[in-house]
Amino acid sequence: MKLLVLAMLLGLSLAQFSPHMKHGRTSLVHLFEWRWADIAEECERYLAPNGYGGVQISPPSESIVITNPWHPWWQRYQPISYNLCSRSGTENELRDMITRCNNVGVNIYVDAVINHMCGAGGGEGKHSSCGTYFNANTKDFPSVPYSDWDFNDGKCHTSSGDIENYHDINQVRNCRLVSLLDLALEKDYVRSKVIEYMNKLIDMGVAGFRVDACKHMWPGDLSIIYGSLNNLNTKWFSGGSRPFIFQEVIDLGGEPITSSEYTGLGRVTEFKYGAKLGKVMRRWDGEKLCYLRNWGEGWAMMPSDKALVFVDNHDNQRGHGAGGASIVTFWDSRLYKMAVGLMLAHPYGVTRVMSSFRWDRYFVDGKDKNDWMGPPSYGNGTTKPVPINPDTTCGDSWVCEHRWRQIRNMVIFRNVVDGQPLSNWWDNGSNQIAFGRGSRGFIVINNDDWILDDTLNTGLPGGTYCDVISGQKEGSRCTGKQVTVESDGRAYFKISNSEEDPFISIHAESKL
Ligand code: QV4
Ligand code: CA
Repeated sequence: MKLLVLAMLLGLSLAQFSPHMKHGRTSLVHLFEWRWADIAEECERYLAPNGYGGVQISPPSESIVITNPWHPWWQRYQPISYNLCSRSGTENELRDMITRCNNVGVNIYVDAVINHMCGAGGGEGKHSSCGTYFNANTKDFPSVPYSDWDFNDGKCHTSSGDIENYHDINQVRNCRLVSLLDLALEKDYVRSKVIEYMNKLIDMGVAGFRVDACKHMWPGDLSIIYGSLNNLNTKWFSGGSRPFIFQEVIDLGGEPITSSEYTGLGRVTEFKYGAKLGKVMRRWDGEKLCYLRNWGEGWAMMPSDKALVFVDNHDNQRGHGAGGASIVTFWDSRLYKMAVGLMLAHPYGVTRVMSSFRWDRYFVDGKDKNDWMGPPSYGNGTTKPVPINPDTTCGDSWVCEHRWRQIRNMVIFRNVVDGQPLSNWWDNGSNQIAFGRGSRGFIVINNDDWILDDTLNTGLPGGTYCDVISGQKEGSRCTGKQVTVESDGRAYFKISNSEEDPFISIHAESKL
């Protein structure tokens, strides 16, 4: 009996699938490489008022500082210790941000890099973001502290010490990912350091974690780590709330390690989503929007209540990670707005919006030589603040996709239709589709090379609605197109393929 209760408690404590968002909010935004001070401001001035539920932040842990190339974004995926000073700011700034975001109901999710420390080539006496000493040659990280025997090398049997074959599970988990010093997470001691780091952040008020490189860690070790995490801080979350966990596992099929090994522990990033949606939007391989009728599980994706979805992420928007050229990003802004709009309208998964910085792309043989470039920075490598222009866009190469009207309004759409099933699907057998969410919202998309001109059943109560793509409802007027829904729920839509944004979206709160 005691055992049973224990098992039930354990089972409960492992149920870390809810993002614990406030006020009916449903989406998070990855403010990639933003400074803590800017995120705090953004929570108060933009994210809370526009219905964003949370922010994924860049790794807050102390990292290596690389000067060749000059301060690449990926240096932050090479931890030196769990001190909380990084390119985004100090521990005090981090704490201030978490507090201020929580106070306006915007959650913070931390990108936790726990599979490894810096690269084996990291050397001795190199720089780190808090200035602490380390020696990658001797695997000495005194400010954790970790030393030689806290790493996996003894268990890796490849000649390079790196992962050479993704079909060998032991290699993938015990060898070095691109030469990054691989932590021995089966050791109590190593796990205790990781747990201490994550619990410190939980006590500061974060709502959960994006766990980096989970494919490279044993699910059993992760299960123990997650099970040892504190409940969320009751200053902002109800008692007994478990931290939200979403694990980075790239599973496009074809490898022995699958996302299903991790979906029992927490949510998992569904990389098939962006890879396949990219192909559909680009109409590659004969794909068409009408095939999205059974989008989600019907496309061999994981169960919706286990999935964290996104159109692009910080890796595959620049050719790292998975998905290749099919991935749609802000560089293809017209397609991107449609893809993100579709994602936010569709009920599958917990949705993450990407917010990027621009860099000087420089393609040689199809590969971007500048894929390493860090965020907008001063000459000495310090990240610049995010300036806000009078028209509400961001300056200085910060793209701020999350502030694009079409994307922001679809984040609100998702909140308005939350809990409603997909309904009233329509398609023309090609690239024109429409669907609703119960009686709360409806979206129509034209990705064909000809006009869409149809009367469709929206499922919405009769009335005049304001399209939130071409404009939005402001007070009692509409700055965009108007859609008249008849008392039988039918409405006439006309979308030219040459429009700036060939899609229309209306919802209960855009009714005039
Ligand atoms: C290089 C060579 C090695 C060589 C070494 C010598 O590749 O073969 O042995 O130099 O020192 C950077 C460099 C990489 C370099 C490595 C170690 O790009 O060339 O090795 O550092 O110095 C990001 C970047 C990586 C970067 C890493 C660490 O994408 O390029 O590596 O940060 O700075 C798989 C995984 C998946 C992973 C994805 C990218 O299954 O987990 O690849 N995604 C996550 C993050 C990602 C991050 C990491 C994991 C690592 O989303 O941003 O990698 O934390 O699919
Ligand atoms: Ca590992």
